[in-house]
Amino acid sequence: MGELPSLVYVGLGANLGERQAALRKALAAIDELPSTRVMRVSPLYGSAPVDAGGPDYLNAVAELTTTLAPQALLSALQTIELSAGRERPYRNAPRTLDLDILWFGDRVIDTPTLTVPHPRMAERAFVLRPLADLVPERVDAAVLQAVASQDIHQLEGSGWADAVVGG
Ligand code: PH2
Ligand code: MG
Ligand code: MG
Repeated sequence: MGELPSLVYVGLGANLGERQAALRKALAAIDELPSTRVMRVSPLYGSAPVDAGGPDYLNAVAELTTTLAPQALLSALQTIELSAGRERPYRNAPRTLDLDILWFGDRVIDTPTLTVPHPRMAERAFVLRPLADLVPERVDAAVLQAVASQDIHQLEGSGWADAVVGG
């Protein structure tokens, strides 16, 4: 087990059910994981599905600190997805909750179950925009510009999750 906390960025998405409630509940559940705190949450975005069908998504990014190992965090996030009723009938199917590890400190991870940095994040405005809200210095302007045509809009400021993560 690692002892030093890592700074981790997690992408949150939902396009089925009570979407905003599911994202808030997920943030509260992450904040309750062992030795894990949600430090900051991005504004809330609405976005059209990318490489997928179904209703529009709600998306956001959370900044955490954790001493969990990457695989342990992944398992915990998958448990939270399941408790939100997540089903996986086919790839990129509409979902009640999706929690993706984007960055885990500066680690590069390539295992059958986990790839970090997230392999498709650079193609996705619904990841890059909220990530750039949190850490503008870490999101390349040209990469952001390349996804500028994607259909995404901010719905709420960064206070939308204050009640669950406690600031
Ligand atoms: N997630 C996907 C595929 N497409 N599109 C949007 N707008 N938001 C998502 O979270 C999303 C998606 C696969 O996880
Ligand atoms: Mg995803
Ligand atoms: Mg996922």
